[in-house]
Amino acid sequence: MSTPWHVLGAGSLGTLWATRLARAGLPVRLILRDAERLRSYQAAGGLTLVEHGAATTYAVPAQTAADPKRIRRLLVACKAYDAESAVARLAPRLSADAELILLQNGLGSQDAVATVVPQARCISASSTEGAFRDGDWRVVFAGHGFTWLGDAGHPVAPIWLDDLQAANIPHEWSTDILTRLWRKLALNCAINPLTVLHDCRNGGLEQHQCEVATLCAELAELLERCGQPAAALDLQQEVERVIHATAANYSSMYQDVANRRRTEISYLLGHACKVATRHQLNLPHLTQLQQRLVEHLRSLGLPSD
Ligand code: NAD
Ligand code: KPL
Repeated sequence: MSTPWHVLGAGSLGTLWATRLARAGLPVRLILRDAERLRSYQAAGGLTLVEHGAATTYAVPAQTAADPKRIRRLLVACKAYDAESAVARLAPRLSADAELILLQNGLGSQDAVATVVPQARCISASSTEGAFRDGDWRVVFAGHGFTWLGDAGHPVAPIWLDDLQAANIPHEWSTDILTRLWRKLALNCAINPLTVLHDCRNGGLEQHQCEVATLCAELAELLERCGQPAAALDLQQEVERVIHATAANYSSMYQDVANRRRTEISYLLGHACKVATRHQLNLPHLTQLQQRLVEHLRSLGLPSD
């Protein structure tokens, strides 16, 4: 049997990956938070993927972190703020040649994970696919997209990309994954916080072009300073293009706040501000944006980290 895919986190992206891998006949094991979630999952009978309006249930076997079997391939599909502790719990189960695929948005969590499992190969991913949960153990495939995978320390592509091919998961091996992650982070920093503060869809930012342009200039300065000039290239034009192309959508941060969920601020704007401080770079508008967002989250009684 080929190496099983252990999928940590049965949320939106975890389910999207687990169901497509299982549909292709590949061995998949879900890792759930605790025995109670495992019982709930077993009662539901599997993971349901809703695609083009049609729902299909896949009886993917599940376990908790307490299962004793070794893990060689782990897809980490939790939020950035949960990744380090979730992986630390599984560290004793990882084989000497273990590989982790990190689906987290933003930056910071990938390094935190790599530190707790120094023996494992950590592959980062940046995805434009979109999925959301419309019930327990049910996920809607909302936006077809693409996933770039890469390992900043080791440019050779892993053989299991064939599994992604078989599962029809659109992907590409990237030798500049850090540039992709920084570019996405910059886009998210220029768009997401403003949609929360102005209480608008992405398209609403067309009324705030000056504010967006000022942030893009500071973000480009930051990218240049941290050795990512390619991620800074035409940033403002790209941000304006995304705002226009996704005008009717609510940003992921807007949706988190609207649903009273913790945001990934520390791995997006928080990370950008932290790196700017490390480089002694003064970015007043970005700093002020972070302060405004933190205050706003606190005023709503939501976590601000
Ligand atoms: P989600 O909240 O839907 O799913 C995360 C899951 O991880 C939850 O079910 C949670 O219970 C589980 N989890 C957390 N800690 C765990 C633990 N210790 N053990 C087992 N399970 C645990 O999140 P998501 O939307 O799938 O996002 C995951 C990451 O992917 C985020 O960083 C997000 O920004 C990124 N992303 C999401 C999308 C999307 O469309 N949903 C698109 C691109 C990137
Ligand atoms: O990725 C996004 C998000 O909402 O998180 C976009 C659509 C690019 C807005 O930043």
